[in-house]
Amino acid sequence: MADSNTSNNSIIVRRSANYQPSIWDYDYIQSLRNKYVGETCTGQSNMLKEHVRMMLHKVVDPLEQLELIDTLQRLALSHHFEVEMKRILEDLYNNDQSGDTWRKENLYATTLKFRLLRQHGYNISQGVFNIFKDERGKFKACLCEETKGILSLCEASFLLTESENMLEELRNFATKHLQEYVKQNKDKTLSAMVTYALELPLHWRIMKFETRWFIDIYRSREDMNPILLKLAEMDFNMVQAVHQEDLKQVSRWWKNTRLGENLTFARDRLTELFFWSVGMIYQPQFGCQRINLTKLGVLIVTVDDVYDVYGTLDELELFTDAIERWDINAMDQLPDYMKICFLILYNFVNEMAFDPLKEQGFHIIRYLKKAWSDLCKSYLLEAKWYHNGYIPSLEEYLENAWISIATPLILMHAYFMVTNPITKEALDCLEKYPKIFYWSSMILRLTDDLGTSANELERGDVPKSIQCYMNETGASEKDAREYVKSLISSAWKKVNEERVASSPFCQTFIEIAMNLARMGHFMYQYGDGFGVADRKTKDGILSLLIQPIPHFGMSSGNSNTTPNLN
Ligand code: 0FV
Ligand code: MN
Ligand code: MN
Ligand code: MN
Ligand code: MN
Repeated sequence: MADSNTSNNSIIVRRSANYQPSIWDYDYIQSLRNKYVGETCTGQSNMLKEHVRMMLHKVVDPLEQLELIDTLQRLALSHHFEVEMKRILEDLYNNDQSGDTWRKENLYATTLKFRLLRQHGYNISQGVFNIFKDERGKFKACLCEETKGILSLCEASFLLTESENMLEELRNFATKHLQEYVKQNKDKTLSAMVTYALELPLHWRIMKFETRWFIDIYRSREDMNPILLKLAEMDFNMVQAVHQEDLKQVSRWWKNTRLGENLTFARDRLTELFFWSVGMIYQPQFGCQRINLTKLGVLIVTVDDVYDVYGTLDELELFTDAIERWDINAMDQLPDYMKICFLILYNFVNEMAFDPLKEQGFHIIRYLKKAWSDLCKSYLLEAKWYHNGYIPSLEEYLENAWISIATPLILMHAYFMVTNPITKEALDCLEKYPKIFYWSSMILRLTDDLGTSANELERGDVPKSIQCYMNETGASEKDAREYVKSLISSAWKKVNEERVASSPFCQTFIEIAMNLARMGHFMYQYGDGFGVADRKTKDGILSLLIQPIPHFGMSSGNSNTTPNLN
């Protein structure tokens, strides 16, 4: 279905993507109320936190230390205990050389230690797995008796970098074993964990999105600690209350822009974009950042739909030019529907630049507008390809597509949102789009292509990675998809290298860059979870942002009772 209008006495036929309206009603979002706020909650949670802090100080057995850290991370509690966790990991890392006998031959302990240390940026070699090989270099058969260890091995292997072939072999070995294990279905909880790991490794998942699932698993575990469980449940609900207020705020902004009413062809996905921003940075103190990332997302998605669906080539040239010149006067030539986009975008970016200038004397507009201009130019090139029926080679496509997926632009903005003080060194690095931008962007692009290209081609769009590869090599769609998946795996190895390479960026920022890549896996694993956001994405939004964990498992069903902590 295309709608048309007239300009210069000629009929313009415009395409439509037939995006469905938002499933999240404005009044519904505004009506959200959450009781997990206030002093009683905070007091109780602080008390529980102190107990956990004591646990972290008391635990001495290395395996127990590691398990506690892993559990805290998966319960989304680690941000409360960073100092304590770091101290433990530091000790474990430093004691590695001297008489580290506790984990000898223990696959689970070795792999857990490997994964956690690498996750936290320690340089631990894949050589620690040599002890599991026999004289002929094969993995020892006895390993197969320990599924928990193999599961942990599988997860650990995803922290590999490019040349680490042993880890790749170990991953294949572990995967085969786990696939067999699931078929047998011996232990229900373990089978659930294995199935889950085979679907997507932990390292490729947004931890916060998995918390609720993990809390349910943890609740039924024999070694469950009631204090941890109680704190995890409370904290989940309290953080959700913060997210709800952020969402309500940015949703009022969205309504006020009237973009939804004026640009009806564009995706109205405010709540999904907010969810996306939570995926990038969930910790409660980053509310402003989430709100700004959501606004940025709205701008990106709207402008993308202008280039992909609605705009004529002439209009797109004008818009690209206006952005490149960063000139408010250029607005005069734009059609009305573009004026509103331009002005919101222009104001948003200029406003973002105000605090850094005021507080630190850094003039950052040139970085932001350069990123916007690069994005629009990449959009324009795709639009031209489409209009000319041109099919690029995969290489030529990707050279442009890692920009057109908007990751470099998002990260450029995100850097300024989370960094104070800004450094000259980082600015120099940003200007050239550092490698971590490139690789995380590549993952988002390729996962997006896997999930969205079928619909895109149907409505009329430039061929995406899968089609470019098919056209170039004559491969089947199935093989092309496998190939794209292999590119994603390779890109992750590069991300793993870059995330620990020396750089002027803080950990919070690196984490955002990785989470953006992980978002790609989440959103597009089963199709276009963003454009068609009524299934897995809706469930994700409901469980993360809307519905609190209904009752606390610990005391006898009464959530207002103070738990017996001893
Ligand atoms: C991609 O849409 C899309 F909407 C993304 C990646 C969401 C934006 C994410 C943030 C702003 C955080 P689409 O598949 O239409 O993109 P392409 O580039 O394929 O047109
Ligand atoms: Mn302490
Ligand atoms: Mn698009
Ligand atoms: Mn596009
Ligand atoms: Mn797409």
